Amino acid sequence: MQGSANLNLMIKAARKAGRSLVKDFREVENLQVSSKGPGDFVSKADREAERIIKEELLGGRPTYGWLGEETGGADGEDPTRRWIVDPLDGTTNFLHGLPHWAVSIALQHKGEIVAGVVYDPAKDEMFVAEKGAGAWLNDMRIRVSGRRHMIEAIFATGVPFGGRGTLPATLQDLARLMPVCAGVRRWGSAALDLAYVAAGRYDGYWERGINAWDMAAGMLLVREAGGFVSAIREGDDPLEKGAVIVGNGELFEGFRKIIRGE
Ligand code: LIP
Repeated sequence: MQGSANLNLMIKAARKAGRSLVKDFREVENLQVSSKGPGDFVSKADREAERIIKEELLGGRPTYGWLGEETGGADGEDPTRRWIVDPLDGTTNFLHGLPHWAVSIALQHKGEIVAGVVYDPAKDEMFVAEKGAGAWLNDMRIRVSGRRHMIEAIFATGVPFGGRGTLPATLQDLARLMPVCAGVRRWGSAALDLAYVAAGRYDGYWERGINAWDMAAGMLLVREAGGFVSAIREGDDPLEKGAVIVGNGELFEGFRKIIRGE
């Protein structure tokens, strides 16, 4: 794919942060057996990855704004553009030595996501998309699945943990959806869940209570791969409300009706 200069900068930043995270991930696998556990070490790895990404992106585009999971938001001189970054999406997987986590970087222009990168360093899978230019995985064009029957479809979600308030709603969703589909997966990285829908691996995904940095890049991947994206509640902006549903064009309406309880 012939990406723009911005997309190339995002890919470079994601790879650089990915290298640092992979190095730390090997260490985390050793720390599982220690009594203190790898918690502090992982927080440091996460912050270091965001530092690397910020240095690359703001070094290359000093006037853009910033929203990062670790360092929060900052307006730039250019009020129309900002980076939205999750340096480590799937932190709990990382912490437990599970190789399913990603770097997520999006560029927003006038409120719209125009470029997105989701990079899975453990599998060296680089998912990228630019508005109007399609979605790609390691230089291969990707498309959402063509599956048409709910009973054959696999969906992904995130199940809230540690007593988070959206748990009852998600359990109700599961009770309605699971009897009519081929399965639901909960792999612990929203960015990768979205990238997998874009690549046709999952047929749809929904989640409540997530942040803009978890979903911004992945939402563009799904759109550019020919999929549908909306908020769970009619009329909401998913990025603002933190509740998103996506799917292939064949199944999206039916799937959304089930999740909305209609
Ligand atoms: C996590 C997600 C996960 C979701 C959690 C959380 P983090 O992001 O990607 O799938 O269920 O609510 O937001 O904290 O690892 O960047």
